[in-house]
Amino acid sequence: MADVSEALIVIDIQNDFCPGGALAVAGGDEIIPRVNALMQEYPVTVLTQDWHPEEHSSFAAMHEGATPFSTIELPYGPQTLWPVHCVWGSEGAAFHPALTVDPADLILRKGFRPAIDSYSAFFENDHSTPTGLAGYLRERGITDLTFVGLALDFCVAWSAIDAAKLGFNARVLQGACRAIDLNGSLAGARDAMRAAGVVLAE
Ligand code: VGL
Ligand code: ZN
Repeated sequence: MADVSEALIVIDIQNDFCPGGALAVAGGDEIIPRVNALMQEYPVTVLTQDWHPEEHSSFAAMHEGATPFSTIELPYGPQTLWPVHCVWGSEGAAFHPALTVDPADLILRKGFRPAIDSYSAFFENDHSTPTGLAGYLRERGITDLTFVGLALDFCVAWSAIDAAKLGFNARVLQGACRAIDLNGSLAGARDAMRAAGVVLAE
């Protein structure tokens, strides 16, 4: 059993990130049994849900002539463009049916502002607009965070890096994650996590 100051943060285990989904991560559903078991061990569990309006600026379809997985410059910096995914209220945005959602204390939605994406559970992609999660965890006396979920090289990595920057002890269980791995993004994310002081475990 984890200590009372520890929380499990489960990132984006939604239909669109699992096989058959709009932005499927290879083997995304394979991690679910382990994640369900981990949820029983932590006193606090938070689930995040990627939650976009139909016309979200991270969708390639919103930008004339742009293709999915290309990068553009938005007012807050570079942004990878994605296939339309996790449209709020859609089946793709729902949690995977095998994930046990009931034990979660909090479901945090992110990416709901049309003009800005939010990979991290703590800050939107401008790195300055907070989601409120840090305050929630601090008020509950949480100091240690363990991250699992999808995708390791985007939302899991950005969340863990922000957690470390915010002063939490941050750990990623890589075996309970799967990656998109776009143009070396997985190696880059691992380097960035290590540099930020995130502990990479299996
Ligand atoms: C994610 C790309 C776009 C993720 C979310 O959950 O890693 N990746 N939206
Ligand atoms: Zn998204």
